[in-house]
Amino acid sequence: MRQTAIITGATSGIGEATALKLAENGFDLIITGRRQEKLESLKERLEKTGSRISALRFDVRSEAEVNAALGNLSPEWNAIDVLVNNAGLAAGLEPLQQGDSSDWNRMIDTNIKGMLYVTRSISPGMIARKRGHILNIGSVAGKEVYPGGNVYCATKHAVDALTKGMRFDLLPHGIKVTQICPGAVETEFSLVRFHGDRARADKVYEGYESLTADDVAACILFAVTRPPHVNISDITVMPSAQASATVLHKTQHTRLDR
Ligand code: NDP
Ligand code: 8X3
Repeated sequence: MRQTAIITGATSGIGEATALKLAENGFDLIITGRRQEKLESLKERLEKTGSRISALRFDVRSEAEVNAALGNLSPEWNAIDVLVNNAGLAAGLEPLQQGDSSDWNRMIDTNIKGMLYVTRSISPGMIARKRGHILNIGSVAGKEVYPGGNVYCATKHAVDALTKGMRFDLLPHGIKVTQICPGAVETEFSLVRFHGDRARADKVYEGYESLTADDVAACILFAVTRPPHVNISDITVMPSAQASATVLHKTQHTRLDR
């Protein structure tokens, strides 16, 4: 039987690669994000695999938008088997005492509250059908804290705690919950973190081979294709050149030069 997955933040990076990977492996998909043009072009690409694709534009920070988009899915789309809570971002890398509260609010509202709103909307249907799998994209920043990581790390620690909380609450209903925690993945992540400063963003990935979004998508595919009695609780996936959030073996530097 074909399965349906919903992926938040499918317009770039890990979400986009996951959409491609799942479509190639026979999933029908609801892809979401804020950038309409990117959603439309991705929908066209994904439809070439033969999968059914629905594109929904909404901002996960708005509970009203989330509920309007997901609260009344048509019968052909409302039996969701897999939810990938991927939409997220870092904004800034300043010490806390120099931090910008608008950056803090964006991270907290997207990474924590957005994930909660989407999960609150989708999980009752999974419970009613007694099947489902929720995957939360955490981070090495949810396992460790690094200088300047303050609020971003706190949001990813929250993802770690909420993943464990969801697992308890959904356990009696047969819903699997998985956390995927990558190290450095070259996507739009650093460009967003550094507010569009391309030179600074590119530097994050210089001097070693970072993960690709496709490497993370492969972990997600592995987790969602295990048999019903197997739940992958947590995957931490790092570049081979990365030992911790801040220590990378670079050809020119030994510490992550953010
Ligand atoms: P990208 O910036 O490439 O992708 C982020 C995605 O999230 C985009 O599709 C964006 O879509 C979406 N998004 C951001 N804010 C919102 C919002 N308010 N509402 C809806 N969608 C939103 O980064 P990544 O692919 O790297 O990041 C994906 C996840 O992986 C994030 O949770 C990130 O924290 C995590 N991660 C990334 C790592 C890395 O090194 N890259 C490592 C560990 C974890 P749009 O702009 O169209 O709304
Ligand atoms: C993204 C990885 O190390 O920049 O979550 O926080 S890191």
